[in-house]
Amino acid sequence: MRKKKKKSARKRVFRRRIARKKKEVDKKEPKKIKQIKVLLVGIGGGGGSIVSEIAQRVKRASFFAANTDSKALRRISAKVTRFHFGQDLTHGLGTGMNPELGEEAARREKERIKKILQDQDFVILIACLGGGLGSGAAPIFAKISKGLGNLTYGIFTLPFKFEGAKKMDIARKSLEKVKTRLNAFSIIPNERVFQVIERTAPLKKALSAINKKLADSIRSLIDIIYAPGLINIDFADLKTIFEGRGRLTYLNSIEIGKEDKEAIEKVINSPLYLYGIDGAKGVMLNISGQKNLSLTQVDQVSRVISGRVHKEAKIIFGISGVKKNSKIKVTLLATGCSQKKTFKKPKKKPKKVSKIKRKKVKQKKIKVKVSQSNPSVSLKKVVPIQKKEKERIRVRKNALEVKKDKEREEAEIISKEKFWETPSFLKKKMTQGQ
Ligand SMILES: Nc1nc2c(ncn2[C@@H]2O[C@H](COP(=O)(O)OP(=O)(O)OP(=O)(O)O)[C@@H](O)[C@H]2O)c(=O)[nH]1
Ligand SMILES: [Mg+2]
Repeated sequence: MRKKKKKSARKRVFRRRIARKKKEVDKKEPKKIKQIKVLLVGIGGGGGSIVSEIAQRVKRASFFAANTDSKALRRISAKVTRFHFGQDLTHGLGTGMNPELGEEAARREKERIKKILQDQDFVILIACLGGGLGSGAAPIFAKISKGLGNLTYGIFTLPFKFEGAKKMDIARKSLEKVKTRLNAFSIIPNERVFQVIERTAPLKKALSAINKKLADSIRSLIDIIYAPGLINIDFADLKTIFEGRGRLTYLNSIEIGKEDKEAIEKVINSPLYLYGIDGAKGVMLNISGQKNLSLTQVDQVSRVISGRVHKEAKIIFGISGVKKNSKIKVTLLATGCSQKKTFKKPKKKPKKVSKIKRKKVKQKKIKVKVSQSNPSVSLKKVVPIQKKEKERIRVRKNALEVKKDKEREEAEIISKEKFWETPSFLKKKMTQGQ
């Protein structure tokens, strides 16, 4: 008995010693690995609100909100560092939908912006395009960040349809400028929120729904970079996926139930995007919280994804955050997606001819008829003009109208015949008398 007790005591001591050593190694290990610095910058009113939303739930990244509007900055979460600029141009206000002013304000602050963006690894720029500050300043922030060698990803929303064509035009122009200055970019049209909420919902609720969804996806992406996993995805993988310039990117993260068979479909088909992962050249898929993920399940998922993306796409797969009772989360990042459906271009409506226009055209015809009083205008010349006008306008007539028109034309011809038959010396007198 004594021998047995001694043996188990010795075993306990031995086990404790190993555990202590393991802890020491674990403590030393992180120091060797480069600590990745992630920075999120919200530019303009909407961009600031989204970054504010993310900052509530993410700890390991740094957050900035950049704006000329001091009132808007006051509403930003205390976890976000405020960057107020452009006082000499806007005097503490917004730009009033003037992207040139937004751009100029950012240009004048290049040095301060550089200080914010330097010594970072991964920079995420977020702006709601359509206003002046976000649309004008985002391309300047992007250029500086890329110039500093940061991996730079831009996330942009497009205005609602009801906000009008001017805002959409500002947004499109800004997007054209900014995308080549980024490694990758995502576009979320605000209008898409009506795929998930009622059209009658208040605007505040609609904006909040988009901001929350975006915040969820970005949070998951940041978690993947930091959280060690069973199959680990690290910053080097992210770099591989983001490598390049102006890559259209799809980022979506969803929570699923254990038996959810449509999970992969849900993560691939986010209602917020106008495009999907089709043709993507880089894919990162991470599943967190699923302890008992079988190889068959992994295989099924990767088959579905491989079928949609580019033949030679790099696909990186990770499993992380395997904790008891944690929810299962699937995060999908795809870069270099096909650009076909980036914007839904408004369909050109066939031109309708208004009643007033029709009247005008009729008047034109009459003018021509009047000019026939001039004998130099022949009937041959008049008829083609009438035909052309008819073809262009395509006025619909009923049978009665057509009959009346014919009768009128015949009467005209008869009257002209009379005119032609008149001897030339009388013609002169007639035209003089008119
Ligand atoms: N998704 C989302 N979109 C927003 C939000 N706030 C504004 N927007 C959209 O973004 C567009 C631009 O608005 P802001 O971001 O306030 O504009 P800004 O960049 O500050 O520009 P100025 O105020 O004109 O200087 C709006 O037309 C909205 O469509 C938001 O919180 N979430
Ligand atoms: Mg503003």
